[in-house]
Amino acid sequence: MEKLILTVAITGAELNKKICPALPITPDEQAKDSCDSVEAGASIIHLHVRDDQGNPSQKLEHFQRSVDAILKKCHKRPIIQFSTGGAVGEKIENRIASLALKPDMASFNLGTMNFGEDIFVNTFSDMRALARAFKKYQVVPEFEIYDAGHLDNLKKLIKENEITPPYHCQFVLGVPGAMLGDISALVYLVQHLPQNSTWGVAGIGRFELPLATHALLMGGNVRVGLEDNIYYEKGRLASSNAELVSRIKRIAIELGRDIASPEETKKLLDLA
Ligand code: KMH
Ligand code: ZN
Repeated sequence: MEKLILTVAITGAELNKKICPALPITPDEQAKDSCDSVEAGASIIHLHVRDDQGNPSQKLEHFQRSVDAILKKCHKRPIIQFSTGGAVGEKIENRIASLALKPDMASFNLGTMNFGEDIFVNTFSDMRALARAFKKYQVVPEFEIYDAGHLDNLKKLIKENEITPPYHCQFVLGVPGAMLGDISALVYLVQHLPQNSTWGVAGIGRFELPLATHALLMGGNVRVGLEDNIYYEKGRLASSNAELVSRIKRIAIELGRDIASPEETKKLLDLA
Protein backbone atom coordinates (compact mmCIF):
# COMPACT_ATOMS: atom_id res chain seq x y z
CA MET A 1 0.00 0.00 0.00
CA GLU A 2 1.02 3.63 -0.52
CA LYS A 3 2.35 5.57 2.42
CA LEU A 4 -0.33 7.19 4.57
CA ILE A 5 -1.07 10.88 4.11
CA LEU A 6 -2.23 12.30 7.41
CA THR A 7 -4.10 15.62 7.32
CA VAL A 8 -4.92 17.60 10.41
CA ALA A 9 -7.89 20.00 10.44
CA ILE A 10 -6.75 22.16 13.31
CA THR A 11 -9.43 24.85 13.80
CA GLY A 12 -12.52 24.79 11.56
CA ALA A 13 -15.19 27.48 11.54
CA GLU A 14 -17.83 26.14 13.89
CA LEU A 15 -16.14 25.86 17.30
CA ASN A 16 -14.83 28.17 19.99
CA LYS A 17 -12.72 27.86 23.12
CA LYS A 18 -15.78 27.58 25.38
CA ILE A 19 -16.68 24.34 23.66
CA CYS A 20 -13.10 23.21 23.11
CA PRO A 21 -10.42 24.95 25.22
CA ALA A 22 -7.61 23.35 23.18
CA LEU A 23 -8.84 24.87 19.89
CA PRO A 24 -6.07 26.95 18.25
CA ILE A 25 -7.45 30.34 17.19
CA THR A 26 -4.62 32.88 17.00
CA PRO A 27 -1.82 32.56 14.43
CA ASP A 28 0.63 31.66 17.22
CA GLU A 29 -1.67 28.97 18.57
CA GLN A 30 -2.22 27.64 15.07
CA ALA A 31 1.53 27.60 14.43
CA LYS A 32 2.19 25.63 17.62
CA ASP A 33 -0.58 23.11 16.95
CA SER A 34 0.47 22.72 13.31
CA CYS A 35 4.11 22.09 14.16
CA ASP A 36 3.25 19.67 16.98
CA SER A 37 0.95 17.84 14.57
CA VAL A 38 3.64 17.67 11.90
CA GLU A 39 6.08 16.25 14.46
CA ALA A 40 3.36 13.72 15.34
CA GLY A 41 3.01 12.62 11.69
CA ALA A 42 0.73 15.03 9.84
CA SER A 43 1.88 16.31 6.46
CA ILE A 44 -1.11 18.50 5.47
CA ILE A 45 -2.62 21.31 7.56
CA HIS A 46 -6.26 22.00 6.61
CA LEU A 47 -6.51 25.67 7.53
CA HIS A 48 -9.41 27.90 8.56
CA VAL A 49 -8.49 31.26 10.03
CA ARG A 50 -10.05 33.72 12.46
CA ASP A 51 -10.12 37.50 12.88
CA ASP A 52 -8.88 39.34 15.99
CA GLN A 53 -12.18 38.65 17.75
CA GLY A 54 -11.83 34.92 17.06
CA ASN A 55 -14.59 34.86 14.43
CA PRO A 56 -14.20 32.85 11.20
CA SER A 57 -12.61 34.90 8.41
CA GLN A 58 -11.80 34.40 4.73
CA LYS A 59 -9.71 37.60 4.52
CA LEU A 60 -6.37 37.26 2.77
CA GLU A 61 -4.52 39.09 5.55
CA HIS A 62 -5.78 36.59 8.12
CA PHE A 63 -4.72 33.62 5.97
CA GLN A 64 -1.35 35.22 5.31
CA ARG A 65 -0.52 35.87 8.97
CA SER A 66 -1.36 32.28 9.95
CA VAL A 67 0.68 30.86 7.07
CA ASP A 68 3.64 33.06 8.03
CA ALA A 69 3.42 31.95 11.66
CA ILE A 70 3.19 28.26 10.72
CA LEU A 71 6.07 28.36 8.22
CA LYS A 72 8.25 30.30 10.65
CA LYS A 73 7.73 27.81 13.47
CA CYS A 74 7.79 24.41 11.75
CA HIS A 75 11.10 22.61 11.25
CA LYS A 76 9.55 20.39 8.59
CA ARG A 77 7.53 22.46 6.09
CA PRO A 78 3.97 21.12 6.00
CA ILE A 79 1.62 21.35 3.03
CA ILE A 80 -0.91 24.05 3.80
CA GLN A 81 -4.43 23.54 2.50
CA PHE A 82 -6.73 26.57 2.72
CA SER A 83 -10.42 26.12 3.36
CA THR A 84 -12.60 27.62 0.64
CA GLY A 85 -15.60 26.27 2.54
CA GLY A 86 -15.24 28.83 5.30
CA ALA A 87 -18.17 29.23 7.63
CA VAL A 88 -21.76 28.51 6.63
CA GLY A 89 -23.24 31.66 5.09
CA GLU A 90 -19.94 33.11 3.84
CA LYS A 91 -20.25 34.64 0.34
CA ILE A 92 -18.76 32.55 -2.46
CA GLU A 93 -16.65 35.54 -3.66
CA ASN A 94 -14.96 35.71 -0.25
CA ARG A 95 -14.46 31.95 -0.18
CA ILE A 96 -12.78 32.04 -3.60
CA ALA A 97 -10.65 35.11 -2.86
CA SER A 98 -8.00 33.39 -0.75
CA LEU A 99 -6.86 31.32 -3.76
CA ALA A 100 -5.06 34.47 -4.95
CA LEU A 101 -2.45 33.70 -2.26
CA LYS A 102 -1.70 30.49 -4.18
CA PRO A 103 -1.72 28.04 -1.27
CA ASP A 104 -0.22 24.55 -1.76
CA MET A 105 -3.77 23.17 -1.91
CA ALA A 106 -7.32 24.23 -1.04
CA SER A 107 -10.61 22.53 -0.32
CA PHE A 108 -13.34 22.37 -2.97
CA ASN A 109 -16.83 21.61 -1.68
CA LEU A 110 -18.99 19.65 -4.07
CA GLY A 111 -22.60 20.29 -3.22
CA THR A 112 -25.32 22.04 -1.24
CA MET A 113 -26.45 20.24 1.88
CA ASN A 114 -27.99 20.55 5.31
CA PHE A 115 -25.18 21.22 7.77
CA GLY A 116 -26.61 20.66 11.22
CA GLU A 117 -29.40 23.24 11.49
CA ASP A 118 -27.88 25.34 8.68
CA ILE A 119 -27.58 25.03 4.91
CA PHE A 120 -24.12 24.91 3.35
CA VAL A 121 -24.60 26.36 -0.13
CA ASN A 122 -22.50 25.20 -3.08
CA THR A 123 -24.52 25.64 -6.27
CA PHE A 124 -23.23 24.49 -9.66
CA SER A 125 -22.62 28.13 -10.52
CA ASP A 126 -20.53 28.50 -7.31
CA MET A 127 -18.61 25.34 -8.11
CA ARG A 128 -17.86 26.43 -11.69
CA ALA A 129 -16.59 29.79 -10.42
CA LEU A 130 -14.43 27.98 -7.89
CA ALA A 131 -13.09 25.56 -10.51
CA ARG A 132 -12.06 28.48 -12.74
CA ALA A 133 -10.26 30.20 -9.86
CA PHE A 134 -8.39 27.00 -9.01
CA LYS A 135 -7.22 26.86 -12.63
CA LYS A 136 -6.38 30.56 -12.78
CA TYR A 137 -4.19 30.44 -9.68
CA GLN A 138 -2.93 26.89 -10.37
CA VAL A 139 -3.96 25.61 -6.96
CA VAL A 140 -4.50 21.88 -6.45
CA PRO A 141 -7.99 21.16 -5.09
CA GLU A 142 -9.04 18.60 -2.54
CA PHE A 143 -12.65 17.64 -3.22
CA GLU A 144 -14.81 17.55 -0.09
CA ILE A 145 -17.51 14.91 -0.46
CA TYR A 146 -20.20 14.67 2.22
CA ASP A 147 -22.79 12.68 0.33
CA ALA A 148 -23.03 10.17 -2.52
CA GLY A 149 -24.45 12.74 -4.94
CA HIS A 150 -21.36 14.90 -4.51
CA LEU A 151 -19.36 12.29 -6.43
CA ASP A 152 -21.87 12.63 -9.27
CA ASN A 153 -21.40 16.41 -9.13
CA LEU A 154 -17.64 15.89 -9.43
CA LYS A 155 -18.12 13.61 -12.44
CA LYS A 156 -20.45 16.15 -14.07
CA LEU A 157 -17.88 18.95 -13.66
CA ILE A 158 -15.16 16.65 -15.02
CA LYS A 159 -17.36 15.94 -18.05
CA GLU A 160 -17.82 19.68 -18.55
CA ASN A 161 -14.01 20.00 -18.41
CA GLU A 162 -14.32 22.46 -15.53
CA ILE A 163 -12.30 20.07 -13.38
CA THR A 164 -9.16 18.29 -14.56
CA PRO A 165 -6.79 15.85 -12.77
CA PRO A 166 -5.48 15.28 -10.19
CA TYR A 167 -8.56 14.16 -8.29
CA HIS A 168 -7.96 14.12 -4.55
CA CYS A 169 -11.16 13.28 -2.73
CA GLN A 170 -11.84 13.70 0.98
CA PHE A 171 -14.93 11.89 2.27
CA VAL A 172 -16.28 13.96 5.16
CA LEU A 173 -18.73 11.60 6.80
CA GLY A 174 -21.05 12.00 9.74
CA VAL A 175 -22.12 15.64 9.29
CA PRO A 176 -25.76 15.85 10.49
CA GLY A 177 -27.63 16.43 7.22
CA ALA A 178 -25.36 14.37 5.00
CA MET A 179 -24.09 10.79 4.76
CA LEU A 180 -23.67 8.87 7.98
CA GLY A 181 -20.17 7.84 8.97
CA ASP A 182 -20.66 4.12 8.69
CA ILE A 183 -18.37 1.74 6.91
CA SER A 184 -20.80 0.78 4.16
CA ALA A 185 -20.98 4.48 3.17
CA LEU A 186 -17.20 4.63 2.91
CA VAL A 187 -17.04 1.44 0.85
CA TYR A 188 -19.75 2.71 -1.53
CA LEU A 189 -17.95 6.03 -2.05
CA VAL A 190 -14.56 4.42 -2.68
CA GLN A 191 -16.17 2.11 -5.25
CA HIS A 192 -17.64 5.08 -7.14
CA LEU A 193 -14.59 7.34 -7.33
CA PRO A 194 -13.52 8.70 -10.72
CA GLN A 195 -10.63 6.69 -12.16
CA ASN A 196 -7.15 7.57 -10.90
CA SER A 197 -8.39 9.33 -7.79
CA THR A 198 -6.67 9.39 -4.44
CA TRP A 199 -8.87 9.48 -1.36
CA GLY A 200 -9.01 10.05 2.35
CA VAL A 201 -11.64 10.07 5.04
CA ALA A 202 -12.54 12.59 7.72
CA GLY A 203 -15.03 11.13 10.19
CA ILE A 204 -17.00 13.66 12.20
CA GLY A 205 -17.28 13.19 15.97
CA ARG A 206 -17.57 9.60 17.07
CA PHE A 207 -17.07 8.43 13.48
CA GLU A 208 -13.49 9.70 13.33
CA LEU A 209 -11.70 6.73 14.83
CA PRO A 210 -13.58 3.80 13.23
CA LEU A 211 -13.54 5.40 9.76
CA ALA A 212 -9.86 6.25 10.05
CA THR A 213 -9.02 2.70 11.08
CA HIS A 214 -10.96 1.25 8.15
CA ALA A 215 -9.33 3.67 5.74
CA LEU A 216 -5.92 2.52 6.94
CA LEU A 217 -6.83 -1.06 6.05
CA MET A 218 -8.39 -0.05 2.71
CA GLY A 219 -5.31 1.86 1.58
CA GLY A 220 -6.85 5.32 1.94
CA ASN A 221 -5.64 8.42 3.71
CA VAL A 222 -6.89 9.96 6.92
CA ARG A 223 -7.86 13.38 8.26
CA VAL A 224 -8.28 14.01 11.97
CA GLY A 225 -8.33 17.15 14.09
CA LEU A 226 -10.43 19.34 16.35
CA GLU A 227 -12.42 20.76 13.41
CA ASP A 228 -13.91 17.30 12.98
CA ASN A 229 -13.85 15.82 16.45
CA ILE A 230 -13.11 17.36 19.84
CA TYR A 231 -13.10 14.13 21.88
CA TYR A 232 -10.22 11.73 22.37
CA GLU A 233 -12.67 9.22 23.83
CA LYS A 234 -16.23 9.32 25.17
CA GLY A 235 -16.39 12.00 27.87
CA ARG A 236 -12.76 13.14 27.51
CA LEU A 237 -11.87 16.13 25.32
CA ALA A 238 -8.73 15.87 23.21
CA SER A 239 -5.88 17.87 24.72
CA SER A 240 -4.56 18.96 21.31
CA ASN A 241 -4.67 18.25 17.61
CA ALA A 242 -1.35 16.46 17.92
CA GLU A 243 -2.87 13.99 20.37
CA LEU A 244 -5.42 12.95 17.72
CA VAL A 245 -2.71 12.71 15.04
CA SER A 246 -0.41 10.62 17.27
CA ARG A 247 -3.11 8.03 17.87
CA ILE A 248 -3.70 7.46 14.15
CA LYS A 249 0.03 7.24 13.54
CA ARG A 250 0.34 4.55 16.23
CA ILE A 251 -2.52 2.51 14.75
CA ALA A 252 -1.16 2.96 11.22
CA ILE A 253 2.27 1.66 12.19
CA GLU A 254 0.67 -1.34 13.93
CA LEU A 255 -1.26 -2.06 10.72
CA GLY A 256 1.80 -1.79 8.53
CA ARG A 257 1.14 1.62 6.97
CA ASP A 258 4.18 3.87 6.89
CA ILE A 259 3.59 7.61 7.23
CA ALA A 260 4.26 9.95 4.30
CA SER A 261 6.47 12.95 5.03
CA PRO A 262 5.40 16.32 3.57
CA GLU A 263 7.90 15.77 0.72
CA GLU A 264 6.50 12.29 0.00
CA THR A 265 2.95 13.67 0.17
CA LYS A 266 3.82 16.25 -2.47
CA LYS A 267 4.83 13.43 -4.82
CA LEU A 268 1.83 11.26 -4.01
CA LEU A 269 -0.58 14.12 -4.69
CA ASP A 270 1.17 15.57 -7.74
CA LEU A 271 1.79 18.89 -6.03
CA ALA A 272 4.30 21.07 -7.80
N1 KMH B 1 -17.21 24.93 7.81
C1 KMH B 1 -17.97 24.13 6.89
C2 KMH B 1 -19.26 24.80 6.58
C3 KMH B 1 -14.03 23.22 4.07
O1 KMH B 1 -13.19 23.53 4.88
O2 KMH B 1 -13.87 23.32 2.86
C4 KMH B 1 -17.25 23.86 5.64
C5 KMH B 1 -15.90 23.32 5.74
C6 KMH B 1 -15.37 22.72 4.50
O3 KMH B 1 -15.23 23.33 6.75
ZN1 ZN C 1 -12.76 22.81 6.88
